[in-house]
Amino acid sequence: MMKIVFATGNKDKLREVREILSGLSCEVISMKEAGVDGDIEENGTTFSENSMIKAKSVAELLKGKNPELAAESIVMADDSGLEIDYLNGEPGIYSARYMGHDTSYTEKNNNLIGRLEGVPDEKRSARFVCAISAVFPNGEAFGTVGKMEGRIGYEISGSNGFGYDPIFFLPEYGKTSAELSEAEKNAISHRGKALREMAALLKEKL
Ligand code: ITT
Repeated sequence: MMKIVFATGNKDKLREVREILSGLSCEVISMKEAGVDGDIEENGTTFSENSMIKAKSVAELLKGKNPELAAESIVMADDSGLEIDYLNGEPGIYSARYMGHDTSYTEKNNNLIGRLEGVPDEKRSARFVCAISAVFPNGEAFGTVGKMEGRIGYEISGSNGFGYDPIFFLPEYGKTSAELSEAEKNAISHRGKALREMAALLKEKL
């Protein structure tokens, strides 16, 4: 059975990924559990490029550290973020780095709400985007992308999820993605969509 080594240092992402991929009969191993660490420079210009950079870099590192595991693993990575139309797509691929890595999400979220002060509902449109890349032991690689549309709320609300979830309002639910249960979020999220499409591709390949 193939294993999946997931190239992320973000524990919240990993929790969602494990839940979404639980139907796939593949063990999901974190990068840390696989003994790989190190900062990967995400110097691409799109979510897809950056997720492929992460997956390929970690696949290379894994080959050096643990060739046996590398030979039986698909290395997968997620690059994701929030695009706000009124801010010309900001923070976009810089979502994790926005206002600095050490700034709390309460501050980041309040800052974004502040930048949209006085902006009416119809101009508050935004989306979460998630690009998933997978690299096989033979070097074959491919990617999927998922999106979730919504708008920026007027206040922080909810404590589920992570990151920008408390300001991401879903009009059809009347709540933010931080007020959805994990299962509800995964069923409609950018990450859920991209990973389910990836899982379908993997089923064809395995
Ligand atoms: P890795 O690169 O190690 O995977 P990271 O957190 O740095 O971890 P990204 O560069 O892909 O990952 O940045 C993603 C950021 O986008 C994340 O830190 C959040 O701020 C935001 N984000 C992505 N998906 C989200 C979600 O489902 N809910 C809330 N915020 C999300």
